[in-house]
Amino acid sequence: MRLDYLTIFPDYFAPLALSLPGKARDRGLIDVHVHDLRSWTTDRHHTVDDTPYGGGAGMVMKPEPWGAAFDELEVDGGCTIVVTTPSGEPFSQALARDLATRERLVFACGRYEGIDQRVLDHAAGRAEVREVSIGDYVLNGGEVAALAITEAVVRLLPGFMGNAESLTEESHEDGLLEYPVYTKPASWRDLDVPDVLLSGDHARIARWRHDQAERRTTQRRPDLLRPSSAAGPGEWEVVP
Ligand code: 6GU
Repeated sequence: MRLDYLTIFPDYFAPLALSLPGKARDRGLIDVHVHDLRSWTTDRHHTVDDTPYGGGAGMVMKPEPWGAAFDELEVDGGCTIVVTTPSGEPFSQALARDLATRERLVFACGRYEGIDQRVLDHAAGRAEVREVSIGDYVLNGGEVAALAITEAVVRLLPGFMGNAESLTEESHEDGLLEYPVYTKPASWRDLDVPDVLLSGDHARIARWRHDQAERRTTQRRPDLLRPSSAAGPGEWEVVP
């Protein structure tokens, strides 16, 4: 998979050389290109923003540098442009799986009040465009969001993880949050590992873990569940 990042802060992407994406790079699974949007400006001050038509606070990213960048990088029908913005569709494990099937992702990281709408309209005529948000809070720019999306996608690429089970057994893959986990020692600072986990009874352990996952999900993320039609009041089931 080829990954391009268009940003006015290329230094934000230094972590792509580290850890998981770093390993994927070393193994040749991803080909990373970070670009400074200012290199497609033509004025002395490398201006990327201007005041909004219609007035109002803040600045808007100018269209010309984006258009020139898409041209030079040959962004076409083989690409998915991911525009990171708080007004995008919510990022999810399902979207990560979808993006992991693409040949080339081009991340367009906005700053200020956003990017001139014509950049997105123009881009939609030459590539798939997905405006994506990583949650209901405001970041100063899309760079950190692009990193988060990258990590979620890259770890799903075939050949990335040694153990396929560790991909499917974790939070969000079965629609529930993960159950609590423990390791040695069995007793630590007067706190004991639940007996069931030391029992060797694998069916009981599986039931306990499933109950814990449901309990956690009900308490922390009831939005992931819906009231059960089969069971009585107070019973919930996973939204398919
Ligand atoms: Cl994708 N970008 C920005 N700037 N802020 C955000 C976001 C993205 N997702 C949540 N907040």
